[in-house]
Amino acid sequence: MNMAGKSIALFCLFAFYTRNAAGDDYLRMGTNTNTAEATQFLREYDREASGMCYRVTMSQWKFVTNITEYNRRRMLEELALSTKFEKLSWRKAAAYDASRLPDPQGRKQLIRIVQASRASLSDDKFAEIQQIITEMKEVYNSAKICPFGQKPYDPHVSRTTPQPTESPEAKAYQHNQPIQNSQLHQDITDYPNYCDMQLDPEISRILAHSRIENELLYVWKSFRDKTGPKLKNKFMRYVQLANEAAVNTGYRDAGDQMRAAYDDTSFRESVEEIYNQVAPLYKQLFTYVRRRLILRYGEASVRPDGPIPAHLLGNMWAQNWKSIMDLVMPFPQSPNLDVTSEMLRQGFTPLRMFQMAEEFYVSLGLRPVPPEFWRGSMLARPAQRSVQCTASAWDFCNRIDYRIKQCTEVTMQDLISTHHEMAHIQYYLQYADQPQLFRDGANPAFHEAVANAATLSVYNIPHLQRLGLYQNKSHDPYEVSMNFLMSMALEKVAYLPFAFMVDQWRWSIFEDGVHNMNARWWQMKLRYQGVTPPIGRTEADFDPGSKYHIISDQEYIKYFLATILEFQIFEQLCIAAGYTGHLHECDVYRSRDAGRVLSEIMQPGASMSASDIIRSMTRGKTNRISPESLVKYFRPLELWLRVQNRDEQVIGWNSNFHDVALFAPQRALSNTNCFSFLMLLTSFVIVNSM
Ligand code: X8Z
Ligand code: ZN
Repeated sequence: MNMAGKSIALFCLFAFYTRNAAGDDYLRMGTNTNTAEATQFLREYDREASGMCYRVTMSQWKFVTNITEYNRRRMLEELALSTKFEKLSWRKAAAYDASRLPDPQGRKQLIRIVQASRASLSDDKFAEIQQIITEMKEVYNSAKICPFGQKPYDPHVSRTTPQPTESPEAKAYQHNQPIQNSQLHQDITDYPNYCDMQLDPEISRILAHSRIENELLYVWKSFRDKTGPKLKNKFMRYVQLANEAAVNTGYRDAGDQMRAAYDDTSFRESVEEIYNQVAPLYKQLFTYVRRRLILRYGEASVRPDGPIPAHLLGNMWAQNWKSIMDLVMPFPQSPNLDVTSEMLRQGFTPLRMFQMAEEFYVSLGLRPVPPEFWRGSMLARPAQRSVQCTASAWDFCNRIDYRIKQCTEVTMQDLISTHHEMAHIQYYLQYADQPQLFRDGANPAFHEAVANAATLSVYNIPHLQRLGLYQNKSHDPYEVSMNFLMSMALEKVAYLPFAFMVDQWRWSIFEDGVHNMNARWWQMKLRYQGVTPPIGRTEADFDPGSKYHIISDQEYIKYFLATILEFQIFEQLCIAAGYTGHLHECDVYRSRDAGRVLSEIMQPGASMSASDIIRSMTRGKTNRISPESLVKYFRPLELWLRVQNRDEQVIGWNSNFHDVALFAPQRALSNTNCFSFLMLLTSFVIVNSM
């Protein structure tokens, strides 16, 4: 055993379980009760952690805004130093008996150092789990597939010459016939120069825009072939190590450790209750969308009372359906709210879009961004260097430097995104005076929820009218509203069951082990989302590996909660602004009272519990995340959907043996034993209708 392992073993001998903020006993901590020493440690930690955070963040910024081998190496060096710092700090913090510290804020800080870390692992295993996560990300990021319907690259033929279309997929594609599973197994990875389609943007674009079923199926399956099988074994080892770290720290398993961030002893029940409250709305949307998909693809592809095949919903994971708006628009003769052409006509630039976003928050009485923001940010794609373009907001932990990285284009989507990223910056500015450990959301859902709540006030008809970007001259306002609400529902309501099931699956793997991982993934997709794989899956596949957040060790339930919480926050802003109309038409622009509510949510950062913040935000009405506001927002659409679905036999979906056979383990299916068969049916076949 190495030295670190020894000191942990020694520490564990004297360890006992402390109470975390939620009052349950499980976090394992030490026996040191010297308050003065602990206070001194936290003071030093704050200074060193801020410095460390600055250096790491700067090295990451330099890398993602200028991707070179040198910058990558510099970033890895800084990350290695911060890993050492994390281990050292964890050991020091875990030696204290946090429960006996008289200062609740100090207690909370000590718990935050220990709670989420995996530093309880031996040095070797700590390094191993980090290495595995890095490797999984590399496999994922390097996944490339060949274009559909064309023969793989022939070096003797010029790239610009059209390729002969002779492959089996190509033939099927030309005649729009179903592709056989065996045809899809064709391995064409030997043509690396040609097979260079990545998830973002090429594959995602096909899933969003193609309406050719075979093409959708091809990219859906090919991306999974290039990720899952290579990731499965690594993921299994990751589960083992993550669980070991969690148990060392005093948790039952790694899922238990992830959930601890929410300070809620009945967290799983609370989340499930929220899901049950939004499921009826989801099923109305689902049923209407299924009918429209049948009109496009026919009953041979989509059963009228069944689940929907996952490749038809416009997204690799069927998590966001906004790309199929053209198929499901309630009133195609009325417009879909999009002000892109007006923005172009008025000569918008990326800089002007960010200035508008800043002005939105200043109009609420919040803070302007500092000059360093304008000097340091990357607001458009630079011409001469390679960069990572995903939009993000950065806090350099020195209370001076805040930046946004966004390859902004003049589109309405990017205008919403500028407001979203600026809200993150506003959050950073609001909690800047907190200690480093509290410069974060009240729980992991808060940052996204606040950013999205603000954008609900931007992406809406009255606000875009106020900005002079939208005028409804000749269309029925009800029809325009329903189109708008449908596009929002495809983004927010359709997303909820997915955002809910991802961590249900992950927690079940941490808790019950790594058997039948793929079947359990699809079982949950079917149960909560009502989607099936479009083609048979086995345990040689590892479809959860097609989702980045799974293999990159990022918790996901925060996105579910953030989607619920954003509407709850938004409604409180609207109430503060004195607004009394339909929630989806509320604009809080220029309301200082709304700004005050927002500021009271953001300023405490993580120093205050989420329940206290929600209690204060709702003026004592509740201290829990509640889906009431989301349901209220979509109420006019829900009424419309109920009318559209009035003749449907099934609101929701019934799944049958064929659906389950697509993913259930062969062993279970071929078992003729009547009891096993019944068990299989009850565990997999789901009636999810109402
Ligand atoms: O991961 C993200 C963002 C970063 S916070 C790119 N999102 C989730 C996802 O892509 O699955 C945003 C929506 C949900
Ligand atoms: Zn965000």
